[in-house]
Amino acid sequence: MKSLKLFGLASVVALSALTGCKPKGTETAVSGDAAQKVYVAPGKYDEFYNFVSGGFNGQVNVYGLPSGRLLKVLPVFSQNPENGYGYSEETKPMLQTSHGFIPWDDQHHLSLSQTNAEVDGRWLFANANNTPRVARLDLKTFKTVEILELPNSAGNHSSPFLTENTEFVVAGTRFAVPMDDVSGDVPIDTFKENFKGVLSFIGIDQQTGDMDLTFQIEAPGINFDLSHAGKGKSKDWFFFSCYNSEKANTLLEVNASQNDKDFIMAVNWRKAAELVKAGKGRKVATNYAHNKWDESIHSATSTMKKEVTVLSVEDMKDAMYMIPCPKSPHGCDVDPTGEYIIGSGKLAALIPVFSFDKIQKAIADKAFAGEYDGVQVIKYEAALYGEVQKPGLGPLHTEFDGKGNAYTSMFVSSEVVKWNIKDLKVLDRTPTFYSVGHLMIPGGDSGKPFGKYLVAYNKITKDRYLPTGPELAQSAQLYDISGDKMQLLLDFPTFGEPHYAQALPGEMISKNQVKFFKIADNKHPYATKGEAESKVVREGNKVHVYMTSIRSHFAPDNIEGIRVGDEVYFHVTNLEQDWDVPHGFAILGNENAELLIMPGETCTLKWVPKKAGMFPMYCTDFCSALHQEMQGYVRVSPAGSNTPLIYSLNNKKDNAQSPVKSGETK
Ligand code: RUQ
Ligand code: CUA
Repeated sequence: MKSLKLFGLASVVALSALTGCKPKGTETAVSGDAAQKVYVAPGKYDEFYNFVSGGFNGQVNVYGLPSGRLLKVLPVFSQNPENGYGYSEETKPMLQTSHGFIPWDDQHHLSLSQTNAEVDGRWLFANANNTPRVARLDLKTFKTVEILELPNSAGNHSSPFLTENTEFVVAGTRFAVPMDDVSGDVPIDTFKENFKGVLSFIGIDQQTGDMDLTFQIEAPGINFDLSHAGKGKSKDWFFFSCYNSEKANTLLEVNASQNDKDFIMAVNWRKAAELVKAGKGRKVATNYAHNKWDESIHSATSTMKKEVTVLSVEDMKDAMYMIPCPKSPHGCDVDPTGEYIIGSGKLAALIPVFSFDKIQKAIADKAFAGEYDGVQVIKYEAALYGEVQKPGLGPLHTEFDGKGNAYTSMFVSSEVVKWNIKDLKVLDRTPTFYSVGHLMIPGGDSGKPFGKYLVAYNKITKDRYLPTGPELAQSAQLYDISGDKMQLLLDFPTFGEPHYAQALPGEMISKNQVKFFKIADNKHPYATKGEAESKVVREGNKVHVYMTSIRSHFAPDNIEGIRVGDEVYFHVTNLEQDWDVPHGFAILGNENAELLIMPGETCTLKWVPKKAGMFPMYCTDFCSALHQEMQGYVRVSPAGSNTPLIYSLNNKKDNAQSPVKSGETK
């Protein structure tokens, strides 16, 4: 499979891939009606929610389309100062892993849950790339409600992609690594013997959405890049792009670009699941975190799991095949019918389109070209439907409009190319500004795309916006794809570096939004359901403040008798029962940020005062006309002092409900 000539070409392409090229004619020919097409009048809703990965910022960002307005940053894999995610005691367990607390990760890909290959608006899944994890967000609250760590993996890039009824969310490891039950303390040049490429299959509870690592497949030590499930007739299969079939462990830029073709791996996940049910696979000892948010107690718990069932290449003999794919494939996309599988070789000058029917026939006919580490390799021609010729340079990702067209991003030549899936003819091309990565059409990787718009997520903006120091904004560009020709409508800067995105019609989920949490349902162990119940309780050097917030005061708002060396827990319950009335909480000198407490919720801030003195606290969210009056004091005395522990609201004499009270228990 070696080709010196192609390798030479590859390095030229690779070089320009480093810099990216600027398309000719950078002035945007935005035609007259573009402004009208993206104008969403004040007070009107956007047509689509667009969930966009935050890349190295670790979060998920929500934009409205077609306006491009940023609606919200949803914290997932990074602490978030806006609402205390990862800082409050309740949310800290969400970021626990087998490596300890991880405050910041890298988030690339998103998948909306599906029913019968159609987007259903229940959940959004997100990957953490660095410390391998998959998160589930609930689209009723827009909260991260579950995070599952993935063992035997490193660089969770080929993730999270899901089957057409959300039976499984699937993740493939980018880095081949030694398995967790053998020592990883081995020479790096033993790569070929010791390193494995593991695929994870996370079962999804159809009622609750709960994730469970049902099994893994120990595949050859190759790098898995991206994947997509089949749909319709191919719904039992998963397709993974793989690179570094050379198994290089250094200077991959050169050494993993030697082979003319790498692979797309086809895995029959249904058969694999049946094998596991029938008792196949070995139990591998490991350690991984499963973190779950429980809305009844407004808190997360983190549990460590110790074992996973792993299928071998041998177990998967009749259920896993390699298909040669030119030049380090990146994107691996399946068209809405489930028949066509598109592999995008980053360094290829064409786009191969594989046929599911032909793959099935090749397997039946044993049209194999040999084996790769025990996995049968299907002959390229036997699996190939055809090739899109001269699409552009650096094809990465493909989306579909549901009308028989595919749209592929070209990183090197900075353009989007529209082509017909049946005759593989290029129909249109349009520049992006610049170096486009992923594309997104609402529902564009499902069996039923909503079409209408395409968004290109670009890596480089150069001259597009007012400059902002050494780091410039990344950007998204919105195109109208309803006609024959793509029409650029809008540029909008994005938060963090966008990779993949998903979108669905606003009305699918806007009606089901939770507006506040019922205080009566609050089962948080430190909830305070009325001001009369507010109190301060000392237990040794731990002090629990049972505090309430309502427009526009805290109860209690005067506390004395805290000592240096105490651990103080402010458990603040927001008593409001109305939409969009959070209260904030901050206290002078706190190293652990602030809180933002939703109506009906209880949130806890841990505070360890370091010196004696007076410490003001206040509400950080402008909640009412008297928001600025929502404040109080905490007096801290030296360690060992005997200042009595007292707390009050409005002093004892004026308020029979909340007199000055003593909270001393020891
Ligand atoms: S993948 S463009 Cu192509 Cu993670 Cu980002
Ligand atoms: Cu509560 Cu401002």
